[in-house]
Amino acid sequence: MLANPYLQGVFDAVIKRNPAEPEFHQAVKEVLESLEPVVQKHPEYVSAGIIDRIVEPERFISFRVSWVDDAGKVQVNRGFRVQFNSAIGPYKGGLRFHPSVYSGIIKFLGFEQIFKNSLTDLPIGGGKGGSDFDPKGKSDNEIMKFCQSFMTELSKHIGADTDVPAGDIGVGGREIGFMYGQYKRLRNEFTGVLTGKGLTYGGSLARTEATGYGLCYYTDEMLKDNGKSFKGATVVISGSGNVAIYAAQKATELGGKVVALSDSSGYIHDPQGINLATVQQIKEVERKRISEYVNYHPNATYTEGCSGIWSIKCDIALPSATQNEIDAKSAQMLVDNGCFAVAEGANMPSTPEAVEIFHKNGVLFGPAKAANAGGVATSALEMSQNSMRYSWTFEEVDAKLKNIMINIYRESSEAAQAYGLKGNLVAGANIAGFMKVAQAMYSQGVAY
Ligand code: NDP
Ligand code: 2IT
Repeated sequence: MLANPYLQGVFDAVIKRNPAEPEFHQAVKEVLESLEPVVQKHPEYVSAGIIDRIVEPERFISFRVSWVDDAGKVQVNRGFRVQFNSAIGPYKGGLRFHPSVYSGIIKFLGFEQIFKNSLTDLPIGGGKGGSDFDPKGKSDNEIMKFCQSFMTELSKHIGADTDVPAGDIGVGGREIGFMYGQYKRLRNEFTGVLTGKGLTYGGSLARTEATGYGLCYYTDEMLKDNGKSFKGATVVISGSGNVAIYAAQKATELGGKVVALSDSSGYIHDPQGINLATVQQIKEVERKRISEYVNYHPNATYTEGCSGIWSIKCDIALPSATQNEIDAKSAQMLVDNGCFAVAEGANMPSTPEAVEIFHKNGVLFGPAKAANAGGVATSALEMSQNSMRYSWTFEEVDAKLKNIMINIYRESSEAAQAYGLKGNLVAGANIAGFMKVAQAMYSQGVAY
C-alpha cells in the first residue's frame, strides 16, 4: 500500500485499466512511491491531475505484422507502439523484438522512458514499441521481410518531429537499416525518423557504444562521490548484447576487471578477465551463443542458467540483460560476497525486493532510468545532428555523453537530498525526471 491515499487511488486505477500487466504495475508503483514527498510539496500537480494523466499513455497502437518465411509459410506477429508522453518533446524510445513482448512490457518500458528521457535534459518525450517476433535463428532475408512489414504499419504513426524509434533487445544496426530503408521507400523522404542508424546514412558516431559507456560514466561518478572507483575492482556484467559489450569495454578502460558475461542460456566466468575481442567475434559477427567462449579460452567456465552469475564474487555488478533478472536471492548473494555497487544497464533488472536489499545493506545503487540513459541521450544527439545535416566526431559525441551522465547523477543525487532522501538514487531519479515533465504538462493545460 502507498502511504498517500491519492497516490494509492491512482495506482488502483492503473491496475484496473491494465489488468494482467505486472511489469507495468511494478514500474508505476516504484515511481508513485517516490512521488509521495512531491505531492506534499506540490498540491497544484494533484489538482491539475498530472499524476492521473502521466500513468495513462497518450496513445497505444497494436497491429498485425504478417510476413512470409523462407519456406514460403505465412507468419503472423503482433506489433506495438506506445506514445506515452509528449510534454517535453517528440515520443522517443526503442523497439524490442523478443517473444516475451506483450502490452505490459511495452507499457512498462514506455513509462520508464518518460522519466529517463527527461533526466537527459534533452527535448524528448517517452515512447516504446516492439513485437513478439523472435529474431533468433531467422535468416537475414526473414529479418528483412519482418522489418519491412512491421515498418509498413509503424510508418503511419511516426516521424522525425512526432515519434522517433530506435533499438532495444533484438533490434540492432541490421534491423534499424531494414526499417529505415522501408520508411524511406514509403515516404520518399530522408529524415531522422529512427536513431541508431548506420554511419553511412545518418547514424551518430558513438551511438553503438553509448548505453554501455554511459552506464560506466554514471557508475564512475557514483563511485567517486563515495570515495570509490573502478580501479582494481572485479566487475560482473549480465547479458552479452549491445549494452553489456560496451559496458565491459569502458569498465575495463576505467581499470576494472570484467570476469563474467551471460546470455539467456547461461554465463561464462573468466577469472583472468574476459577477452572482449572474442566476445565481439562470437556475438556481433557470428551471432552465436556465449557458451562458445570456452572453446577459445579453456581456462574460462560456462554454466547453464542465468541467475548463477550473481553468485560470482564481485565488487561491482552491472545487470545488462533484461527485466527482473536480479531477485531477492541474487541480491543477497551479491551483498554476502561484498559487492558495493550495482548500476542497471538493462531496464528494471532488479525486483523491488532486490532494490530493498541493496538499500538496506548500503550498496550504492544506480537505477536504470538514470544509469542507462546514455543510449537515448546519444539518440537525441543523433536527432540534433540529423536536423543540422551535420555530424560531430566520436570525441565530441562521447564528451557530450559523459557530461550528460555526470549531470544525471548529480541532479538525481540533489533531488534525493532536497526531498529528505539523501543517497536514495531511485527516488532522486524518479523525482528529478518527473518534475520537468510535470511542469511542462502543467504549463500546457489539460490537452489530453
Ligand atoms: P541485445 O539484444 O543486444 O542483448 C540482449 C542481451 O540480454 C543478450 O545477451 C540476451 O541473451 C540477453 N537477454 C535478453 N532477454 C533475456 C532474458 N529474458 N533472460 C536472460 N537474458 C536475456 O539488447 P541490448 O543490449 O540493447 O539490451 C539489454 C538491456 O538494456 C535491455 O533491458 C534493454 O531494454 C536495455 N537498454 C538498451 C539500450 C540500448 O541502447 N540498446 C538503452 C537502454 C537500455 P540472448 O542472446 O540469449 O537472448
Ligand atoms: O531503453 C532505452 O533507453 C533504449 N532502448 C534506447 C532508446 C533510444 O531511443 O535510443
